[in-house]
Amino acid sequence: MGTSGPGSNDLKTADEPACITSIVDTVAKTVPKLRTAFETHRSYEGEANPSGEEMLAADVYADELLESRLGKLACVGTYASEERADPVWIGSGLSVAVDPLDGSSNLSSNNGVGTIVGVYDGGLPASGRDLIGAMYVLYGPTTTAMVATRDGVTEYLLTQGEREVLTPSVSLPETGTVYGFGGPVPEWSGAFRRYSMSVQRRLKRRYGGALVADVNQVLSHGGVFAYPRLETRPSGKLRLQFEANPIAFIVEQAGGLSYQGERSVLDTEPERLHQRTPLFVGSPEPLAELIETLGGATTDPTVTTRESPWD
Ligand code: AFP
Repeated sequence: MGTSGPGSNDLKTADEPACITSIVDTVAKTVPKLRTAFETHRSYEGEANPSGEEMLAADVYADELLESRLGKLACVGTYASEERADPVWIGSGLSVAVDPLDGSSNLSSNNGVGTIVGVYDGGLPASGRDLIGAMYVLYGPTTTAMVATRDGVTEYLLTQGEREVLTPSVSLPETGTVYGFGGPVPEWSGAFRRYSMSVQRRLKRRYGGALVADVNQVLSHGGVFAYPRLETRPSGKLRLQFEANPIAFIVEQAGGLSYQGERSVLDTEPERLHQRTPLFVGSPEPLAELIETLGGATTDPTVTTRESPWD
């Protein structure tokens, strides 16, 4: 770091924890307005985001609100989000990569949605190893935040913009009790289908279609979440910078493992801001079995690599 221009970070290492605290506080203070928008901004915008998905007014509102608030923090140098094509360069400082409203299609069925924030010490796209912090907010019956730094993971209850510690040191059990797997089963690889059959014999299925809500089940009860690559999505569905890296960082800091088919998600080479990746995260035991079962799965003959309509 230290160069001027996009991606520069003149923050002293000692200032980084303070920056994460101010990012977490800013997001917490923004939550009441975001919650209100779930009621007032429910229509579709008629435009697609850079990943080709239709945006709700609430997606756009959440993005603009978070950009304006996080962008005012002196320690934030770059703001990027799933909803805009390019990062906004503010000055020198850390880079924040945000999924403003994760699982927004769940608003119509009144199911869980979230907000994800990754804090990278580097220009975007960055490696997951450049993350110095990550958080998500889960808008469920109560609003909670899971915050990870290189020192561990803390869960907070958010009430009227304030946060109160719920779980001081979140730690994944060795095995756990739940699993949630995304994507149509016929499009999974043979190896992943075999793994799924094995997991179903001992864990309970929990899948709601919002990454934050599904991963929060795994962090609460232990187990495994997966969104594998599909026949029509050979790169997977989830976005590396905005979803997979921050979630993998939180899970690994809680004592779990992450995997993308070849290595830890955090070791994925970043190529594009909106690049997608398969994502597997969870407790050590089910992840170890997954890694063993999927070993060499990149050459699995049941998965074609035809052009994806989404990439
Ligand atoms: P939306 O924001 O379009 O609802 O997508 C949510 C998401 O990116 C992620 O939060 C979920 O884990 C995943 O997609 C759900 O995908 P499926 O709809 O294919 O289950």
